[in-house]
Amino acid sequence: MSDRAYSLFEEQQRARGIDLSQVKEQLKAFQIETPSWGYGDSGTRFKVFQKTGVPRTPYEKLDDAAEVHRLTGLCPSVAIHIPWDKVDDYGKLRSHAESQGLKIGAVNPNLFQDDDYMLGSVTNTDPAIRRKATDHLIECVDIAKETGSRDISLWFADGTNYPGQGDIRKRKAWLHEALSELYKALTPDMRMLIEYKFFEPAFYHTDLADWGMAYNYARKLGPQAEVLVDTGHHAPGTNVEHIVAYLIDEGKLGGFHFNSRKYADDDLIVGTTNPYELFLIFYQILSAARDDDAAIRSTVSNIAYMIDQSHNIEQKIPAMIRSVLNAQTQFAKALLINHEEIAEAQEKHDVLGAEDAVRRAFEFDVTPLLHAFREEQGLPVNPMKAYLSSSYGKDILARGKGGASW
Ligand code: LRH
Ligand code: MN
Ligand code: MN
Repeated sequence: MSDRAYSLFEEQQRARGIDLSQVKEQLKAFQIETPSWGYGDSGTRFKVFQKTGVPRTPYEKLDDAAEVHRLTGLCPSVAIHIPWDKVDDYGKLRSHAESQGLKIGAVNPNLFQDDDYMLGSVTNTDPAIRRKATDHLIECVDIAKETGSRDISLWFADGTNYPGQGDIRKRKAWLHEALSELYKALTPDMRMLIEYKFFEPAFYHTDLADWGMAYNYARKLGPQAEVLVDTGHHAPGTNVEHIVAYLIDEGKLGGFHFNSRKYADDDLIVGTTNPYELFLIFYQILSAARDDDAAIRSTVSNIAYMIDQSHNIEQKIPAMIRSVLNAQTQFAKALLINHEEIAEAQEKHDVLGAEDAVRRAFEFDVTPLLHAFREEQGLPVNPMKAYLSSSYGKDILARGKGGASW
């Protein structure tokens, strides 16, 4: 990208009241956590296609994540899922991450792959199974202490397939009981993020089906409990950005799992099917970041942006690079929104003017900005191209087939 393209872009933005030096400062602060499970063979109920060169161990997953971070500068932390990333020594896993400029991020307990949990984990009628599930949640706090992680990220597959299969209200109470026990085990600087999903694997009722339920548990538990919005976990047509604005305003938005869904899965690359939705999510966040209320600003600055995708037909590393670049592109576009212009249009009851002010930012091509920004950061201008022309993808083929999987 030529300097001329950037200069023209800068001039164009200055004329509409956008200062690119401030935009670049905000781009510098934007970080996205990648999931360890996105590097292994995983995803889908139907067939997991085995790829050559996928990591064989949690250590190798971190190696791949470090490569994504080296090329994009965007991903300094990696979420882990237990027991998928079970190791004997979490201190060693942490050192391995740190030696490559990474941190271990959110710890995700897994309560959906043990046969005992077929009819529920923390909502099972059997107290011994509930105990086992709650113990696992608490084990994850101990792991987080060792890995230096702040967040315990919770998703429950609990639900039923048929009316009458379970006592919905009893299950609600058991879920609360387990969450309360976990809450008590947190250290003061830890958070628990409560994720919701209205479908799958249960198809009649899901115990934590939507943001309202997650919010209600978080509110009852206390300030260290917040809601996690997985963008793929909503019914088609849901206004996700409204949920985002609402939760920020209540001080309860803890983080995101980014991905895309067209129908009913949530592992597709973020920003591929609905980039405007992602842009509008960032619009709400950046609008809240300008609030006079320091508590709102603090909620915004603590949002954990994470990818949650398990690529099945794609090559894992390029898919992850594409994902974080897509998120960065939409974030950059949202940084071009002129909030004063929107406020003026709202004041004048100018419906189309307000919509135009939002949309116009989305319509800019931010390539000159992102290229200039990456150049200044000492990063490859085109991280995907840099990866494809590097030897990393070829070198890892030596790992062979049959790497880590779900
Ligand atoms: C469930 C989910 C949850 C799990 C992850 C693997 O669909 O989004 O976050 O932990 O996928
Ligand atoms: Mn998720
Ligand atoms: Mn999901």
